[in-house]
Amino acid sequence: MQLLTAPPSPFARKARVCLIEAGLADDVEEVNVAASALAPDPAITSHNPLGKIPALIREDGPALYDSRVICRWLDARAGAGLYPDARLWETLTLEATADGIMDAAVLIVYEHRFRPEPHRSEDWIEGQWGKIARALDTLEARWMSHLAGRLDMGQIALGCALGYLDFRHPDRPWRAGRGALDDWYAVFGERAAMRATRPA
Ligand SMILES: N[C@@H](CCC(=O)N[C@@H](CS)C(=O)NCC(=O)O)C(=O)O
Repeated sequence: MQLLTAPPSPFARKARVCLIEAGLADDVEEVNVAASALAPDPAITSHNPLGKIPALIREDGPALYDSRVICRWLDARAGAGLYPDARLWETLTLEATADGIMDAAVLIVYEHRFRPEPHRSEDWIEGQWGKIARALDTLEARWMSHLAGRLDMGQIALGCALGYLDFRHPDRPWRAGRGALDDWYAVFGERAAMRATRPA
């Protein structure tokens, strides 16, 4: 199998960490591609019409895309238990929250990268950051006991989201007032799978 990926992508990082944590890294070749909303690469669109990464090219079926689909499939294949039955809905909600942080953070990057200065909207950028800030406040207030539990895909997604904030938005001090989340990430970010997939 091949995973279409890119070193900076937080969504692709979810799949890469999942591969390592599920013990499937040797089954999948990582192929770096350049995803662009303005110039879709046929190497991606031939597998994912949305032109987004990650996409997982399988030997025995059509390509899978969207990190949530890929991670769920990898987890089922390995029987890794990253979506535990006992707290499935919490895990999926945490993953969705982390993905929402990534979506907003990526859109801020795109606003700067693709929209010429006179058309750029600071209000829109702050609206995206508002989503991130509210999500982080909610995690700090209500999710710390879940984060202290056994490894699951929600935790992995959150680790990738926080890593992306540090990577692309170092000027936004997300740790301020969120000491519990900061402490959790200081430990989680040192897992071998997280260290092996740091954004670049
Ligand atoms: N919901 C998707 C989002 C994937 C995504 O937005 N990937 C970005 C890279 S981080 C991308 O491919 N962007 C290219 C585009 O928007 O066309 C997932 O979870 O896989």
